[in-house]
Amino acid sequence: MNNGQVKETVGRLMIETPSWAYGNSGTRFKVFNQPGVPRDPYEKLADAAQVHRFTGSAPSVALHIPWDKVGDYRDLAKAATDLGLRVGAINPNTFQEDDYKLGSVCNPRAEVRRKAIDHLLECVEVMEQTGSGILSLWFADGTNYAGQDDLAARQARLEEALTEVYAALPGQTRMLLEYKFFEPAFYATDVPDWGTSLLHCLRLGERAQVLVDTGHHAPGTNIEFLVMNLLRAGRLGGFHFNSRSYADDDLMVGAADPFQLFRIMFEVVRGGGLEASANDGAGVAFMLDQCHNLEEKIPAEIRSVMNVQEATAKALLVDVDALERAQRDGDVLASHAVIMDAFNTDVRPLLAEMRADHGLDPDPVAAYRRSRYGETIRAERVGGQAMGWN
Ligand code: RM4
Ligand code: MN
Ligand code: MN
Repeated sequence: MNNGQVKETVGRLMIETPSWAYGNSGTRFKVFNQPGVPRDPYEKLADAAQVHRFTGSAPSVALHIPWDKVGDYRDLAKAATDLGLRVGAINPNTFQEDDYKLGSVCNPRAEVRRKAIDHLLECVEVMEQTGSGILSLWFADGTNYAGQDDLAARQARLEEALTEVYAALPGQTRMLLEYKFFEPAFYATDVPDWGTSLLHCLRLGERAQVLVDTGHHAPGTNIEFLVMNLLRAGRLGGFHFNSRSYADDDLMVGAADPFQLFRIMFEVVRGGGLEASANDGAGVAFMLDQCHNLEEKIPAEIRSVMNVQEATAKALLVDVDALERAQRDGDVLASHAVIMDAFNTDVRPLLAEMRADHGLDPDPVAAYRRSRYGETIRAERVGGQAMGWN
C-alpha cells in the first residue's frame, strides 16, 4: 500500500472509547480520585467528545449499565449526537452485587439467573433507546475450588441465558461475548477463552460474535493467531484494546508491547477486518477498554487512539508482494525482514500529515493541552459525586 492509501485507510478506522475510562478507577487496593472527573454520564460524553475532537477517530462511546444509568436514555443519546458522538456498545454489569457471588447467568440458583437475565434484557432496551448496535457481554462467573459447582451444568445455564437474550436482540444488532481466563474466578472461569466463546456464538447464530480483549490472555498467548482464526470463521466481533504486563492491567493499548499490537493489526488487515469498520455495522468493532489510574484520562485516551493508528499504519505498510514471494521461496529471514521493515517504519510523520489533511492538529495531545479543557473541568467540576467504580 502506498502512503496515500495508508492515510486514507487509517483515516477511516474509527475507535470507540469506554465511558468508564473517564471516571475514577484504581486497583484491587485503591480507587484513586482525580480532580475534574465527570459527575454523571453526560459529563463523560463531554470528555469523550474531546478525544474525538482532536483525533477525528473516536466518534462513539461504550456505556456500562448501571454505571451509566440515567432516567432517559433517549435524552442521553441526543446529548451524544449534540456533541458529535453516538452511543456504542452497551455493557451490562453482573459482577458487582452480593447476589452474584456464585455467578450471574451461571449461578446455581434460578432466581439469581433470572435477575441477571433480566438485567441483560434491560440492556437490550437501552440499546433500543440509544440506537446502539452492540450488546457486549463479559461475565465474571466462575468457581474458585474444584467441586464447587458442576462445570457442565454451568455451561448449560449460560447457554440458556444467552439464547433468551439473543432472541431479544433488535434488528441487525449483535451480541459480542468476551472471554477472560481468570479473575475474579481462580479455579474455573465459565467463559475463559475464545474457544468457549466461539462455541456459544456458533450455537446462537450469526449475530453472536467473539470479543477479544487484548488483556485477557495468559502470558505468551499468540493473540494474532486467534484473531486470524476468528476472522476466518467470520466471528471476530470486536476488540477491547488495552495492554497488560502481568494480569488484566488495563493499561494504554500499545504501551506494554507495541510489536504485539502491530502483529494483531497485521492479521486484521490480512483477514479483511478493516474493510467494514463502522462500529455498529457488520465490521469488527475497535474499542478501547482501559483505566487510567495514574495518568490524566482524556489525553491517555487520545494517546491510545494514536497508538492503534500507528500500529495499523505499520501493518498496512507491509510489502505483501515481497512477503508472499519470500514465503513461497521458504526464505525465513527475508519474510521476517519484510515484517520488521514495516514495524520499524516511523509512521508518525505520515499520520501527522493525515490529520492535517482532515483539518486536525497534527499533534492531538499538544492540541488538547492548548485547549485547556483539562483546566476548565478541574475548575468547574467541584462538588457532586465523581463517577467511578465505587
Ligand atoms: C472486565 C472486562 C470488561 C469490562 C470490565 C469492567 O475485566 O474487560 O470488558 O467491562 O472489566
Ligand atoms: Mn474488556
Ligand atoms: Mn478486562
